This record gives sequence, C-alpha cells and structure tokens, in this order.
Amino acid sequence: GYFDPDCGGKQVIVHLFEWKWTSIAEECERFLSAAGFCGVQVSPVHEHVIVTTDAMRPWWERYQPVSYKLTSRSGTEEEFIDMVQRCNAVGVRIYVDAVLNHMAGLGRSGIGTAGSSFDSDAHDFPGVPFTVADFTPRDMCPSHDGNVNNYGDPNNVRNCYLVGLTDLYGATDYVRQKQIEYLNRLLEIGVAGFRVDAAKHMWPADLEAIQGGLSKPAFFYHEVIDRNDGAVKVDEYFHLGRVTEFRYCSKIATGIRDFSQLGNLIDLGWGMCPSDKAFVFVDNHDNQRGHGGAGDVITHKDPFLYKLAISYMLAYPYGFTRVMSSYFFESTDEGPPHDGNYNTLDVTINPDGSCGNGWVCEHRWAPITRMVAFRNAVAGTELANFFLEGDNVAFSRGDKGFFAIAKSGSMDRTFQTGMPAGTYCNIIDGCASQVTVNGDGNAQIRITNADEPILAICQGCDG
Ligand code: AAO
Repeated sequence: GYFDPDCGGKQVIVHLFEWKWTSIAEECERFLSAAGFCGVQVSPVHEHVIVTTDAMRPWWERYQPVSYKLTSRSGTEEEFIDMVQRCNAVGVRIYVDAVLNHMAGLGRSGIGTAGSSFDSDAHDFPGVPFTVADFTPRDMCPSHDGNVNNYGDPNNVRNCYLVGLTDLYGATDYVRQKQIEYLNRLLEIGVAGFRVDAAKHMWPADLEAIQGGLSKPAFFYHEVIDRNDGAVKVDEYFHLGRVTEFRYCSKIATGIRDFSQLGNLIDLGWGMCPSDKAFVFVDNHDNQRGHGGAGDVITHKDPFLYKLAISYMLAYPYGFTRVMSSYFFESTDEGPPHDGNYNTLDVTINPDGSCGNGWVCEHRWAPITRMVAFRNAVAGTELANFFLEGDNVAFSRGDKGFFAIAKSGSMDRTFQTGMPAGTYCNIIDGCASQVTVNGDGNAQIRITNADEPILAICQGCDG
C-alpha cells in the first residue's frame, strides 16, 4: 500500500536533485545498488516551463508544469524509461516528485520542454489539455489578490494560488482523471512511488480520489510543511502515506549544534508525526537554499556538522529517511551545473570516488554511505542504552548495532553495546578501528578523529 517503498526492506532514499536520467542510471549501477540504497527521488519528470525572464534557467522551473509529457530538463521520455529499467534491474527504485496542485505561474506563456504551447493567464494548457474550467474558481479563494496569504485558513491555503501558480480544481472528475492517467503511466514504466509536491495545498479528498484510482500499489510521501504555524496539520494526510516532518530539520540542527538538546529530538507532544508516518531528512532542496521557510538547517556547506547530523538521523529509529544530494550553488535561483546552452552537465566521478562538474554528492561522503548500511542492518530494532553527556552521545539498536559520536574528536570509555561478544569493524573509518564486545555486552569505545568522530558497529555490515 501507500506505506511500502517496495525495495526489499531497505531504508534510505537519496534525492538526486536535478540529475539527468542518464547520470542516475549510471549511479544506480555503479554505486547506489552496492551501497544499499532503497531508491532515488528524482526531480519532476513532466514537461515544464523554460524560465529566462525573472531568472535564467532556475532549478524551480521544474515546479511549473506545462503538460504531463515526459520530456524535461533531465532528459527525454526514452531516457527516463531506460533509467527506470536499469535502476530496477539492480534493485534501486525510482520515486517521482509529482506536481499535482498546480500548473505554471501567472504571467508565463510560450513553449514547454516537450514542445507544448501554453498560456497561464488564459489557463490554457493544450498539452494535457486543461482549460479554464479545470482551475479553482476565483470566488472559492478568500484572499484579496487570489494568492495564498493566510496559513491560518485551509480555504486560503488550498483554494488560492501558491506564489501565483495556477491552481488546479482537484475536485473535478476531469482533473483527477488526467492526473490518474499521468501517475498510472509512470507506474507502468516501473516507478515505485511518489513525493507529492505541495500536498498541503491540496484537499485530502482530492488526493484520496487520485490515489484510489491507481492501477498498481505505490509508495507515497506528502510534502506538508507543518511547524505548528498554521491550520493545516500533518495528521490530515496520515491515511494517504507518509508525511514530510519539517520540524525534524530544525530539531536535528539544534541538537547537533548543541548536544544538550539531542534528548529532545522527537517531540510528539508538539505535533510531530509518529515514527511510522514520518518522512525525515536533515535538509531538502528548498530549505538548503532559503526557500520554503528555511531557518536554521544544516547543509553540505558545513561538512563537519552535516556528517554528524546525517549519521545521527540514520542511526536513530525515527521515520523513513531521505538523504540529500546537491550541486554547489551561490544564489538561491541558480540551476544545476550546465554548459553554455544551459544543458545540465554529466555527473563525473573523480578517482577518489567524489563527484566532479559541480556536483556535491553528499551521498558518496564515506560516513553517509556507510550509515545507509547501518540503517538497513538495524531496521526494526529498538533504541536502547541511550547515553548523552557533554559532547558525547551513544546508543544501541537492539542486539544489531551500536553507534557513538564524540563531537570533541575523542572519547575513551566503556559502554553497554547490547551486542553479542565479538570483534566488530567501525564501518565509518572502513575498519581502521575495531571494537571488541565482551560476553556481557560491554566494550571499550575509543574515538580519535577530528573530522569524522563517529563510530558505528553492526551485525551484518561489511567493514
Ligand atoms: C517561482 C518564483 C516565484 C513566482 C513563481 C510563479 O520564485 O517568485 O511567483 O515561480 O511564477 C519552487 C520554488 C518557488 C518557485 C516555484 C515555482 O521554491 O520559489 O516560485 O518552485 O517555480 C510553501 C509550500 C510548499 C513549497 C514551499 C516552497 O507550502 O509546498 O512554499 N514547497 C514545494 C517545493 C518547491 C516548489 C513548490 C512547492 C511549488 O518543494 O520547490 O516551489 O511547486 C510557511 C508555510 C509553508 C510554506 C513556507 C514558504 O512556512 O508553512 O507551507 O511553504 O512558508 O512560503 C518559518 C516561517 C514560515 C515557514 C516555515 C517553514 O516558520 O515563519 O513562514 O518556517 O519551515
């Protein structure tokens, strides 16, 4: 059903933000499969606007649909199908970022990435086709200018235009039918599920109708930004799949910056999703660049804290996890690395395994990759032996794994690991250090590493 990512019990999705389909196919085969990734969240696959006015080919043009044809900045339909098949063949699934709430923004017109014409002000999208009757009637939106401007009112949030994006009238059978056809086509191709963009701005009943019309099971996670700052709450979507938990981004940032706050990571009393409904991440493509109400998140721009934050997220039993994989950027609008004609560059791989051509590839940073294996190995176990003192934190996961961070760079003390006797590799440093667990489960834990002061041992993890 909506909660099954259908990836053989694996636990981590990577968002290969703005990658081309050809690059993703290669990454599935050369890296993601062996590393144990469940799958890839890909950038939107539908036809989108080409923005050259208020910004030059910004990343966000992909969030302005022109039709549901499958040619986008990431590649052609043929390349998309080839990618899905090649990734599926090595056990890595594809999750599509589905933009269903709206079409392109007011004031935009011309030709989309698949060659379809469109005119937003006329509400004309012949590539679908959608016409004016398929957009939310103006009198259903209570705001003075027609845009979302009051998060305290669900009618405003869901019936008005989000930043001027033409809002589809999801209550109509026709709109639902077109969107069902679009998602079913993706499922036929072999896609395993969907991130639903701006789900907060859609009525849950409309999503029920769309999801209920699908021809195959699909994993769903809904983008609902709930920071106890408005009328729309995450729990309205719990029957429809997992829900993005944005409070987690703040909580993990606060806790990793100041370990004395780590004990408060999950605050269900504050409205945070229960673990089986939460979809969590340290940062996403919006809040890493100040969109979507960023705030205080930790990103790749702070590698030391970022490695600690992702490692902690992957060690700790809460939610279904997604790892961000970015490109370097200076301005918030800047699109992916490109040539002189704004064609996205390939993701090249350096001899040391890092990426070239402007791609950050956080998912290839050693501690992050190796903690994916840890999370897979300890799946389903309980948190135990939690220890937090000063700049040291440690805990075990059932009898399957033990995890520790010494933020100061060094630690030397005895812990109850909960694990069977034996010698285990610290997977973080590739077995350069090892841990001997005694018959009573105790072990001397030594960390000396200024850059990556993390230790993780687990049963069934390769060193
Ligand atoms: C672009 C231009 C616009 C132009 C528009 C139309 O930038 O100037 O008007 O085209 O031509 C992305 C970009 C947008 C871009 C859009 C379309 O981010 O800049 O607009 O593509 O090309 C809200 C939504 C959430 C949304 C987020 C960005 O609820 O769904 O805004 N995220 C998704 C995607 C995103 C995409 C879209 C949706 C649209 O991930 O990439 O936009 O497809 C509050 C609310 C949130 C709200 C934020 C930001 O939260 O609770 O619901 O998110 O504000 O408006 C503090 C703040 C609080 C904030 C909170 C969030 O508490 O006080 O205000 O943090 O953590």
